[in-house]
Amino acid sequence: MLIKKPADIRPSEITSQDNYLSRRKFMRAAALAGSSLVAGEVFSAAIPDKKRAKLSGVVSSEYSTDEARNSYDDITTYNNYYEFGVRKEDPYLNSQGFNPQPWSIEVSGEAEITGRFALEDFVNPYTLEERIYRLRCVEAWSMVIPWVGISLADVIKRFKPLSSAKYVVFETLLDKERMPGQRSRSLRWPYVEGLTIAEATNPLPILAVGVYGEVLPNQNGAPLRLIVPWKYGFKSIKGIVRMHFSDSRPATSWEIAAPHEYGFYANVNPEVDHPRWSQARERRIGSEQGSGLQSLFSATKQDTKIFNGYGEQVAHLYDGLDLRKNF
Ligand SMILES: Nc1nc2c(c(=O)[nH]1)N[C@H]1C(S)=C(S)[C@@H](COP(=O)(O)O)O[C@H]1N2
Ligand SMILES: [Mo]
Repeated sequence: MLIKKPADIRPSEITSQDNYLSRRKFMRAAALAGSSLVAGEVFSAAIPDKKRAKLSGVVSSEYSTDEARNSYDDITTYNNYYEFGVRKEDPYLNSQGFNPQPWSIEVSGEAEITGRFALEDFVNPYTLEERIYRLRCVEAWSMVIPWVGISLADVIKRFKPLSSAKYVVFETLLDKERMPGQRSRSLRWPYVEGLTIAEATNPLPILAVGVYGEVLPNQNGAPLRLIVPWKYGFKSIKGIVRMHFSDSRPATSWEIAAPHEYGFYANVNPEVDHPRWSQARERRIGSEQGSGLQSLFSATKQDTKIFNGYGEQVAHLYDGLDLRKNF
């Protein structure tokens, strides 16, 4: 009864505010009763209520930071998502009509298990975790964001990559009608990103389906996006429709656009400047509030940390690698 794919759900169920509220109430009741529902089952029930639907069964994570979180408004109105425009407010303004369902993910390449999976089947086997991570954009701003997602390492294990799989490559939906930014040549479409297998199976990366305990808003990459907290934000690809196991390093969108500015590794590093600006410091979004003048001074900036502060968990991945050459 509770586990429904979008095709099984009548429009009346999706749009009725009464149903929406009662379903939310039910989910809370189920959680309180300690029911045998697993997180994924509740997740699929929450999907149709795309306007701020609560996710249930979310567990906390030892990897979360206790730094002050950015507000829901900061996180959902100041975005980079070129498929919906290039200004920070464009993704919020232009993605409201985007319907991220039904959705499926194609798994392909060097793995024992491949095929096309409905979003619900892709996500349901895993526990939803809240991961409060720092996000550092290559443009020298940062936020602290409470994502909800599943461990990428666990997902990868399930598809049993072959020893020939050296990289995991992700692609965003290609659809000029639904993603009007793709009519412009700001980037080569579809957006492509990738990680080495060692990076992808580190415990930190997640595939996010939510933020602040609720279903992911379109502007943040609904219904499924990658989060790699020690790398510049452009690695954290949104709106994923394909996961491909490859024996060779992919050409990624930003590397194709400007190879001297955006490398494949893109590890946050205060000592390796962008050719056009310093990466030594960053502006924490929201911290400038209260004084317009103050934001003009660098005093509101904070030092950027190597690997965005996640060196303890990931520095070993780059032993013997020259981080200046492999930027
Ligand atoms: N498909 C796609 N994914 C993307 C982008 C994009 O333009 N298209 N922008 C990236 C950049 S530059 C950043 S900083 C983060 C921003 O994520 P947020 O808007 O959820 O904070 O998304 C990344 N993922
Ligand atoms: Mo970014």
